[in-house]
Amino acid sequence: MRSCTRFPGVATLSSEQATDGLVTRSEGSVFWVETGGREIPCALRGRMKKRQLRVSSLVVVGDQVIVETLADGTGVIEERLPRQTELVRPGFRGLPHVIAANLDQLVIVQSARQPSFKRRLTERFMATARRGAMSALVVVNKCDLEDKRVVESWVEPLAAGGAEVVLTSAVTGLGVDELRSRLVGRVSGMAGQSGVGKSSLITAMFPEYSIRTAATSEGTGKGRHTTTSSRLYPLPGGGYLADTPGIRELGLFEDSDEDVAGVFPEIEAMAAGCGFRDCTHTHEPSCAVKDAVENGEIDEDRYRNYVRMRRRQ
Ligand SMILES: Nc1nc2c(ncn2[C@@H]2O[C@H](COP(=O)(O)OP(=O)(O)OP(=O)(O)O)[C@@H](O)[C@H]2O)c(=O)[nH]1
Ligand SMILES: [Zn+2]
Repeated sequence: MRSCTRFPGVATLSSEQATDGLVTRSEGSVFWVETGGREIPCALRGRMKKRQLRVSSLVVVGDQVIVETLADGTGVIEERLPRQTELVRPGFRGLPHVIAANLDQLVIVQSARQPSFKRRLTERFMATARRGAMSALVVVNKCDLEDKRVVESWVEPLAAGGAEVVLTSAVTGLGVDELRSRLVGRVSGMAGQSGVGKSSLITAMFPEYSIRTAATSEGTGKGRHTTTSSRLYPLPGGGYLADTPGIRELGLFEDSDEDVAGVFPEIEAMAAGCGFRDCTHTHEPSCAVKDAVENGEIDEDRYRNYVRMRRRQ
């Protein structure tokens, strides 16, 4: 079981039936909680629901909870402990919808080709990670299909902006060991368009353990695209990987200025030299950012996406 090191006080609970646990799966109103080395199905205590209107985000996979275990092998979730991070996407009426809690990192998977590398989408995913207080790891898969120097030229501006990048190929095995070492022992979510090779990478990293295939073959036999369950899969060697529906729409959220700024640190640093404190770096005179774009110090494509992401607010 994942130890509750983040919440050391929990271990001192006196009641025998109340224990702390980790929500590893949610299916409608049933939550599977890992506690005491087993997974038990739990319902939410009624009074918890009353306290918050947006019940959908009340308890999600990754949450640390206090459960009362019942004699019949089920349990009741009494409390949710404070979250360290939240993975959020726009939900009903654009309201924030939390799809996973306490992830350490968001792994943003792109491919070099088929589909082509999309840096802007990557930057938007990175802002989503920042928004939820997670770290971001950018993976460019299918590197066997493109010249190494070309791929490096795509990710260079991201790396210069402070992003962690791993180049992989599920076919040749490039970067697979490195990616695995960055997942083991941590709790991660994986985001990326269909077809970039998320499933292939998981299989390459953990061949003995086909995470997403397991999700597809279970229950009704329907594919995971039709299921609404979210799940944390324990990884061989420790840590978890989250598989949650809706993770693809992540990049569509509107980001705050701060989150955008964090994704473009080289632009923010330059902005200190602008003539106006509230310079938008678009039409103002004496703009240090525009000067830096002109003389090549700031990547023009990144600058354009920066302006676009700030405009969307
Ligand atoms: N050449 C090459 N093909 C790859 C690589 N990784 C995956 N593929 C192929 O790309 C296709 C899509 O791979 P998947 O692993 O299903 O992609 P996914 O991201 O899980 O897609 P969804 O399940 O739709 O989200 C498959 O035909 C894979 O064989 C790679 O590194 N190189
Ligand atoms: Zn400016």
